Amino acid sequence: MNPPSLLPILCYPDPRLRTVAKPVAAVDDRIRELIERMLATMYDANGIGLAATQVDVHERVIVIDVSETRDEPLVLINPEIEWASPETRKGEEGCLSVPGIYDGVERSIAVRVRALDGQGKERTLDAQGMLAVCIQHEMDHLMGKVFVEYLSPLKRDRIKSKLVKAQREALRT
Ligand code: GNR
Ligand code: NI
Repeated sequence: MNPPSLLPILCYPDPRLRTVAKPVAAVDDRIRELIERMLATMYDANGIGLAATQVDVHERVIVIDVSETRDEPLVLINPEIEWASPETRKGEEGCLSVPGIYDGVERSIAVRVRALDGQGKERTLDAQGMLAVCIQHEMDHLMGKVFVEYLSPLKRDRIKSKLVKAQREALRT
């Protein structure tokens, strides 16, 4: 394949980020091409994860790479949380769809996820640390949820105004 082309990332408060993704019916060439383009987009943006929702594709596809070396791509198709630890931790999060904003979100410290990989093979993954946080963050996107929705309405409204203004200025340039 030619080098995969990058996909534009939707920016909060774009209403399309609220769309609930549908399950992938078959891991075919169309989905494999989507995965390649999502990985290229994630690496280009220096993100540790990307959900299809963020590139305006409303199917249950996630790509992740939490490695230091940026060479351990992980693909989760139709992911389901089998188990989430009752123990939680508040950690600083950011989002490629909410540029420049970072704030604390409470998440389970460990999760067990069942998903199809890029070959359509079913796998179970036990995650903790940053990977567990990222999986929960990406699965929220597939449900139409952005991390700022966990913040107070006051903080969320301030973030919304700031990003709307920034996007308005960007349009004028
Ligand atoms: O790149 C990202 N970094 C990050 C940091 C802390 C918690 C979650 C994330 S995910 C984010 C990429 C992104 O927006 N994925 O949806
Ligand atoms: Ni995000």
